[in-house]
Amino acid sequence: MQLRSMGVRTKGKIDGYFPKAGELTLRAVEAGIARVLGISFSLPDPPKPPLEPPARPPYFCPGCPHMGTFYALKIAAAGQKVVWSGDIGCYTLGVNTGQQDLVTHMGSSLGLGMGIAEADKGKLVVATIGDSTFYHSALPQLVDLSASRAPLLLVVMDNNYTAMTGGQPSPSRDVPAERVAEAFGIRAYVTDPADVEKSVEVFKRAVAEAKSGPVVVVSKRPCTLEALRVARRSGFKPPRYYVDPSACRACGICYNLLKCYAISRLPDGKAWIDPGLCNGCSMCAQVCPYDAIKTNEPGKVKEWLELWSRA
Ligand SMILES: Cc1ncc(C[n+]2csc(CCOP(=O)(O)OP(=O)(O)O)c2C)c(N)n1
Repeated sequence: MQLRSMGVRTKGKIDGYFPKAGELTLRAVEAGIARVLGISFSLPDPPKPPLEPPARPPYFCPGCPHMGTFYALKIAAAGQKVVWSGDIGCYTLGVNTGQQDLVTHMGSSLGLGMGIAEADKGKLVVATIGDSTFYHSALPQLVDLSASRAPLLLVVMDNNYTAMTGGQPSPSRDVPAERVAEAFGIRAYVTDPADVEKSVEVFKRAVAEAKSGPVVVVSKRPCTLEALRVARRSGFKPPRYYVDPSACRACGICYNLLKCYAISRLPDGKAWIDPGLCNGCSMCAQVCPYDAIKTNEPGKVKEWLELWSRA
């Protein structure tokens, strides 16, 4: 539009050469360029998959640290009226656990959360933000938070990568988010989502303190997919978990509350872990109240979680 207003001849979205809405796929771009150039263009249809995959909502990868963070937050904030101020990244999938009430644009969770916390003091505001989004677009709001002392909990879901857009590294190791928060005079705690008990404890304290002012919790564990890459390269096979059907009491905590994608509900309500999907994070075994989730390689778990931490 700007070029056109300057008298430059253009062809583009305005004349329908490219779609105005939706994704600019390679196909759409190629077809648009072909039309602009007046050449014929046709692409064969992509091959049909041999099986139609079942329709299902997108969800966290099995063992995703965000899954553990949302679980611990849910337990810690149980019984409270919470506004979940969400943001853009893999953790937006927290919408499927009911923990993203609003999501607008990258970096919006803190600013909008602050406004809500000021306007409605009766609710607990939990703003969730990925590490890349935090460094990219939340720092100005952090200054505001420091000045306003708005009562809210900011959770930095620090997986050390820009996971949703392909795993570009983030500065979280060099510039730890908790130190950034502390530099602005905001109290900060650190937890590891793969340590469920500790995370619940840290979040409980943070939730209590967030009633009277800002608190930051940095929930740190690298993206599972990056950790699996490291494991593959070093020839390490992560341990796998399974459900002992004689111990499982069909409580559903693992598939309803933790909601790991590798865990299914069997017709009798008991849980089943798909061995091809389990990434050995151990979170399900920790949340099971009946010790029904086990691994054949208990000795490997610590080694795996340590290797994972360094991914
Ligand atoms: C202004 C803007 N730039 C870029 C993007 C593309 N984008 C979507 S999510 C994301 C970052 C996700 O990284 P992070 O916050 O670390 O969350 P993760 O996916 O790792 O959980 C980016 C850059 C966007 N949505 N908006």
